[in-house]
Amino acid sequence: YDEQYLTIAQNILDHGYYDTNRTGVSTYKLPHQSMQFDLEREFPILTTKKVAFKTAVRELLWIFKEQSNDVKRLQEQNVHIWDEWEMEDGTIGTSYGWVVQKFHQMDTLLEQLKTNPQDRRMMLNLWQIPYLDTGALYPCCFLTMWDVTDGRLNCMLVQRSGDWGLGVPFNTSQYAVLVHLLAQVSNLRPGMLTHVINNAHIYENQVEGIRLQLTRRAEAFEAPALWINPEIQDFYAFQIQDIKLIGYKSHDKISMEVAV
Ligand code: THF
Repeated sequence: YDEQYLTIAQNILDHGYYDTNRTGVSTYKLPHQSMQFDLEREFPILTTKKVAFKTAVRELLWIFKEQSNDVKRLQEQNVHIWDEWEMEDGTIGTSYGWVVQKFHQMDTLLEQLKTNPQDRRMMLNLWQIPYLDTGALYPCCFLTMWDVTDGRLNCMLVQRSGDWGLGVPFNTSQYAVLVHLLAQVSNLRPGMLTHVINNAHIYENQVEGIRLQLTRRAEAFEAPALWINPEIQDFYAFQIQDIKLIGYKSHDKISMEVAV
């Protein structure tokens, strides 16, 4: 993962366009970046900096298993990555988990995988126009499309806007976990994960951190393995302790600010 991620990071720094945006913190940006992983060969997580894997998986379960918009459910688990977007009622409104729940998207996908894996309409689509403005923010990773080929579960993840320093490393690893979880409960093997980012950007206050990470490029570690409790056959039964990395060796964490 480090190689694909850092190649794009270097490209954004070398050839990116400098522009302003909604947050007030300017970025260097490139359109249409993509990365692809064979999940049978590699679990994609950065090793050139430490990624908060447990936090990322807790957020994933909050969205797709709990289908919750309640920020307190994350805070109870000591996850504070949504604190900045918490609305008056303690939720993120009609975003993410709320939309998954509203349209029974996860139930539908699980049913499709079970009964008709050659269905070409398998997707989770969080971009529901009537509910965008009542959410705390528009979803960044808003679409996944699923495919079963040769007994393998493949996923294309589409992200409209990708914060290269903070969001993207979380998102790649999270959706890789989601592929593994859905493959296990659908009696499939994990396949390809293709991660497409429409607007890939580095905030100007993250440039220093990314440059530090680039100095570690030649010292990346071997990717860890993902362990999933093999006894769980019901997607809604997965708990955080059922999902672990084995042998995750990484360089130190790099602190970066999040633009709101
Ligand atoms: N807004 C911006 N500007 N970037 C994003 O990545 C982003 N998100 C979510 C919503 N809006 C966004 C919030 N997700 C971290 C990670 C994910 C976030 C927000 C913050 C973060 O601070 N990560 C740190 C530490 C994590 C920890 O240890 O708890 C890190 O180093 O990874 C896109 O999903």
